[in-house]
Amino acid sequence: MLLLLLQGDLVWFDPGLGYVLPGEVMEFHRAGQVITVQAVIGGKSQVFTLTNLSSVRRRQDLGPTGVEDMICLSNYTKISISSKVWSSAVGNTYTGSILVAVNPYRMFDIYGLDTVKKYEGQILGTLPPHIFAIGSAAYSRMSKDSTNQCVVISGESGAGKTESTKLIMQYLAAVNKSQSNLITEQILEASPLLESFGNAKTIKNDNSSRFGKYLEVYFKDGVITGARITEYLLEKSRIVTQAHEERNYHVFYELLAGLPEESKAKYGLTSADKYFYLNQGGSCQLEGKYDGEDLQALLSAMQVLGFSTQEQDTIFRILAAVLHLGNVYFHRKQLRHGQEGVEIGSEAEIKWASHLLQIDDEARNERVFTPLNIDQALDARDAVAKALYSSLFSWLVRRINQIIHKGSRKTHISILDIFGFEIFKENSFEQLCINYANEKLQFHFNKHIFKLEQQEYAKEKIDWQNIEFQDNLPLIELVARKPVGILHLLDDESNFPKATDHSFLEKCHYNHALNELYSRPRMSSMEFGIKHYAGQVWYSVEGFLDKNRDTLRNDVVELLISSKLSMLSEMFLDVRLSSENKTLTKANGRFVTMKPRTPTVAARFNDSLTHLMEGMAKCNPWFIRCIKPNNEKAPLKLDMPCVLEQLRYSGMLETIKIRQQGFPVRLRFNHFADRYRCLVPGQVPRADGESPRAFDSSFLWSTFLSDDSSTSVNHVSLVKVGTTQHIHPQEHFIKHLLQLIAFIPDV
Ligand code: AOV
Ligand code: MG
Repeated sequence: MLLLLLQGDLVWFDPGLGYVLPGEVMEFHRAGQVITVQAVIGGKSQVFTLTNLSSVRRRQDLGPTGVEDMICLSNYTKISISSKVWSSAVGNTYTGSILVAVNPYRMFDIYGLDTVKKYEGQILGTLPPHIFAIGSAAYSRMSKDSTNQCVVISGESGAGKTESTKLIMQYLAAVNKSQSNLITEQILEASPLLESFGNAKTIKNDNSSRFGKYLEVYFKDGVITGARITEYLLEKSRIVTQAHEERNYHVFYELLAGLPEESKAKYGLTSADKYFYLNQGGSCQLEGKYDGEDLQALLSAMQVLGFSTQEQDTIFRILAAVLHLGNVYFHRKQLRHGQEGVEIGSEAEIKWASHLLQIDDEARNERVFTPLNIDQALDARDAVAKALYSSLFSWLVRRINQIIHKGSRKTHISILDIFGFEIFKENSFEQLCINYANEKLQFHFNKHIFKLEQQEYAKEKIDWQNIEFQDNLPLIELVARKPVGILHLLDDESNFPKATDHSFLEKCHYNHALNELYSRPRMSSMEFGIKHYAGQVWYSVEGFLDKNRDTLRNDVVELLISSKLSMLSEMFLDVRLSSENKTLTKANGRFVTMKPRTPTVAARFNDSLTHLMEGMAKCNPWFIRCIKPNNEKAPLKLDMPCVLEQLRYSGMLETIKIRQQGFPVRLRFNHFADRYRCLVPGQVPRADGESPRAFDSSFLWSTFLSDDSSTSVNHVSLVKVGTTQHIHPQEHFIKHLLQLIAFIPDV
């Protein structure tokens, strides 16, 4: 069909890049079918001359702010979605109760108290999309139904999950009835504190969360009474190594930039670039981050949370000891009987570390640092540093929970902020765990949006054409299904002393070579590939076994337990306890203590994820899908292929389809009848005790349809089955309905 266009017409077109862009017609030669189109790319205006018009389509003018609710789009093609995202670089958009939030990479003044007030108590969809609308909806639902709510935030690394989490928390704190509540302030302060210790610069995100966080905020009568934080798998390797252009955890740099000289002298510290554990990434500075000022913020957070001076001192001692350890080096040394050993070449650093940790440095010399070769000596050193830092992190979370986890816990709103999906040049065990966690989250989303939804339609016998979605269960099974899922193979190998990374890889190849989601490398390199929902990742297996075993020599644990710092000693008593992990098993009718398999990192992580998912399944979910606008961390720049890819793999296209064609608004029959009977002429409010069935809803709807002048509701398609009324959101029906609900008092 020939296209007839005029100057100024809005179009979609493919400039030869394989994806469409929005543009405006400048010239159109009908005879030759040649068109000149102007488009804005990366903030710059560009002109394209096209002779192949097959990709050119007319574009609807959606106005300067696009559409607010994607289910209102007249067709749900890729083009429609891209138009939305393009025009909402600084905004959010709903897909039902799913908020799509595009990270603008620039702070706007739209999160103040005035905005909180504006969204407070409003029904979702009546105001423009905003993260506070989700906070408000979750809070209202919890208050109204006394049910637990869960805000599930997903998106790849740098998409804005952590910022969104903080904004939701900020909203909940602001609507909280007693404003001067100390506990609320303490919960708010826990976030920056944990960010200092658990976030770091990566090439994907300058403030990347290197641990997962599940925050449950408890309420009683609408007031926050306490909270609990659960942490997931802090990335340990970062404490001792960083890739190029990355940094160690923020807190180290903050400490060195912000401590006064005399305090630094007390801990034997100089500047960040002098420490091997801090300078491997090339630069210790991070543009736009003021580490010195952030230390002050950290200290005040500790104060609000009630950390004692002694606790604070022990924290700094541990951090400083880690840095000293990192600068310890070794010489090769010939031992008696021709054996090779190592000798510590940096006595001063060892002295500092043992002084700071208050351990006996005589014992330390022979017991800890006498491995066979230099590599093993360095590994032993790194293992101690990792154990010190990660135990400190766990201690911090426990301590914060001691402070904030109290009071009445009637209902809660939980917020999940994990480490986002990531693909680096080199991907290791940490990336496998992170990406697997994201798969589990995607599975949770799919289950709610597609599986449970369509099961409900089937149960209610609705005439329904199934909507296909990318089910990632096969991938989850590849990684975690018993007994040969990759993590189980890893566990088996980790418990087998003679196993190596290579033997683990061989087992993976042997068991999964035929799985289409699994790839073997073309060369004989030590890696395997997995096709994740968000892209193919190659994992290099070197170090997998050690990272998964994560064992610390018993003599080191005992040495740290012997510290005169009670906090440190207790931390490692905990380590000893969890490594023992004795279990009671019934054998021949009697209970016996079994020497269990050592709990590996993967096994513990998998268990904690299962536990998390079980907990979330009991809450009413609200989804926030964060979208990264570009890969350069650039403000207000939308890179279309980057955005479209995220919408595609996260299943948003299918989500819009099911929300548009499906029945996302569901009311209990009683509720429905009670609410709308007063709209029907001649109906009177139900008397107490009268059965709601006495009120005929189909009659209500026929009245509705004929009485368009009073309600302006039309195109209603309603399926009356079972106890639930399924309402089809045609046109702007839902909006009208919501407005009606807003005006109709409860009868
Ligand atoms: P993430 O949590 O999703 O990544 P963040 O929440 O840390 O991503 O966001 C990354 C950066 O984007 C922030 O440091 C801000 O500079 C910017 N940003 C995000 N959301 C907003 C917003 N609403 N307004 C302004 N700027 C924003 V990761 O933790 O790496 O998966 O693991
Ligand atoms: Mg984050």
